Amino acid sequence: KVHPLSFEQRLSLIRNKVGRRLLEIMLKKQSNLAVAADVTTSEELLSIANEVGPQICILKTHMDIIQDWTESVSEKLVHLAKLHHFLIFEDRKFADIGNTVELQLTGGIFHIAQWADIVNAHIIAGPGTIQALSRSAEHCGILLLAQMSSKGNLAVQEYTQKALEFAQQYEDAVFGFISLGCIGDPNFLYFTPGVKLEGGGDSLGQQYTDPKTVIAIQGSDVAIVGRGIIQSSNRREAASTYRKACWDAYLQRLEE
Ligand code: 5IU
Repeated sequence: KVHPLSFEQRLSLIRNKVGRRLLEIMLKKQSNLAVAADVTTSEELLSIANEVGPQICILKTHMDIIQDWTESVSEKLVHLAKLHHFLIFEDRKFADIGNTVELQLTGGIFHIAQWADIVNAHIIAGPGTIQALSRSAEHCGILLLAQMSSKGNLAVQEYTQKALEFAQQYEDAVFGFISLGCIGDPNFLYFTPGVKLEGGGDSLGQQYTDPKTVIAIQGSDVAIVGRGIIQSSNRREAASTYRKACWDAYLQRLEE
C-alpha cells in the first residue's frame, strides 16, 4: 500500500490549500514532526511551542485541558506559529451532527476556527460533520480519524475504508488522516500518533511505534510525538533528535 511518491510530487496532488502549505513548510524545514503538547497550563504550552517550534511542522493542541485558557493564549500561539513557521492543529476530534459541530468550531470560549489551521473529525456521525467543518471554517484543513493507536479501538477495516471514501468525497476540505500509516491514496497525507523512539506503551492503552517503522515501513507522512518529547529533560534536543529520525525515515522510504 505504501506509494513511492515524494513530498514534492504530492504537492501537486493535494487539493486543500492548508495541506499544500503544510507540505511547503515540511520541505523547507525538512521536518515531518508534529509535537503533541498535552499540558495543562498556558505557560507550559507556550514555552513548548517556543522550544520545539524550529524543529516541527505542526503543534498539536488540546485547548480544553489548559486550565487558564483565554483568547490571548491563542493569539500568542498564532504569533509563535508565524515566528517559527509551523501550523496549529487543534485535536478536538469533532464527532457530533453538523449543526452542533458548527457551534463547537466557532462558538464557546475557544473559538477554534479563529486560530486553528487544522482540525480533525470522527466519521461516526456521517458526512454532515465534514460538511459543517468545511462550511464554517473554509481556511481550516480537515483530517479524518481512520485508525487509532490505542489498544482495542474500533477504527479498523471497513471503518477505515469508510474514512477513505468520505475523504475522497470532500477532497477540497479533507487533506489527510489520522492513521497508523498510508491507507492507500497518495492524494492525502497521513499523520500518526503513538510514536516514541523506545516503543512500549502507557498504562491506559497507548501503544507506541518507533518513527522508522511508522514512516519508512507503514508509509505515514507525519509522526505525532507527545510524551517522547514533552517529558524529556531537554525538549529542544529531543525535538531535534525526533525531527532527524522522522526525516531520515522519510528519505529511507523514498530509496526503497
Ligand atoms: N492521539 C493518540 N492516538 C490516537 C489519536 C490521538 O495518541 O489514535 I486519534 C493523541 C493523544 C495525544 C497524542 O494527544 O496523540 C499522543 O501523545 P503521547 O505521544 O504522549 O502518547
